[in-house]
Amino acid sequence: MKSADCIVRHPLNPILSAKDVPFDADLVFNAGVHKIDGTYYMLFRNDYCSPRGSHDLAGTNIGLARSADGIKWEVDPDIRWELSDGEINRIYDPRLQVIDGEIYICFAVGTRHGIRGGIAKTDKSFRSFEMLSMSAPDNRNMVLFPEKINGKFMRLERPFPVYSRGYDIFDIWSSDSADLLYWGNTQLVLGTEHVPFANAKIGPAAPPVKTDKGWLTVFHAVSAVEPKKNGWEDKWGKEYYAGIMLLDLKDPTKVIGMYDKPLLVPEADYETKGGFRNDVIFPGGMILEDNGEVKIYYGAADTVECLATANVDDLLALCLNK
Ligand code: BMA
Repeated sequence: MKSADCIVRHPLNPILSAKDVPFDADLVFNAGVHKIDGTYYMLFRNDYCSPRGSHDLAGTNIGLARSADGIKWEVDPDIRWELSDGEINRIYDPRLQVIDGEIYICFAVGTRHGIRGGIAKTDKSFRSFEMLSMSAPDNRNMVLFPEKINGKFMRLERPFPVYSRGYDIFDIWSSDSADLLYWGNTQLVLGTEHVPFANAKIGPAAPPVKTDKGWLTVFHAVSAVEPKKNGWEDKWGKEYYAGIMLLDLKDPTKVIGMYDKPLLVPEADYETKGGFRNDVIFPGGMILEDNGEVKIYYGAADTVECLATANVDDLLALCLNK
């Protein structure tokens, strides 16, 4: 398998890594990115070790970086979001969205009683956040659509049904809400069996972007492979790719197109070598620029943050099989 021809990895990759962070940081990855009033904001996951540079993971926080061009980033030394209260042990894998001028974050919330999908609100200072809702366990990889659809907020999500689907076979679902607090009308959007390059779980990746053909959205797709030493752990037996699909503008529970091959396959050294878990591509941000360029931000090897670009028409053509 190889990445789609229309996708270009940025020559400055990785665009953010631990060396760019002015506080304890070791694995800087799986970021959410959004452009707000001309400035790019990135909330990144930081898994830090003690001591720094060792392989002894000590905790996770979420940091903020700002950029004028979406390529060169400056980390804010004062922002380190952490949440632990005895029940909650951490928040991670943030995704950023702006709806009606308000800034929202979805993240995975690790708790003593399971993993929950959290939705929180912040403001342009990013000094603090307010948790609005947390799903029942187990659920994560939530992404919000950028506007209300048929009068409701909508999200994509990835529940973990442990009894019915077999080991690690999870799918992409959607829910809607009148107020971002109470979610329902849950529907299946895409099953792993429809993704030829996944033999295990799939999940929403970056929040969808609107095009005249539909909601364009990336997802991650996982294949189980023979476990081997492929990173810090003794054994790691999965590969993560990025896929791309198009959802109906009026009814985003309907997939109207999907590229039947992966959009991004781990190929570059920073995706395949020297990381915590090699062969992982995990997108969390996607920006459609006015000139038709699509920026896709992704965590590579659970270790660094990267950027790949493509033209929106090429991505739509892949989804629509043209
Ligand atoms: C998933 C999540 C991601 C991570 C990926 C690969 O289950 O934990 O945060 O990037 O595994 O390790």
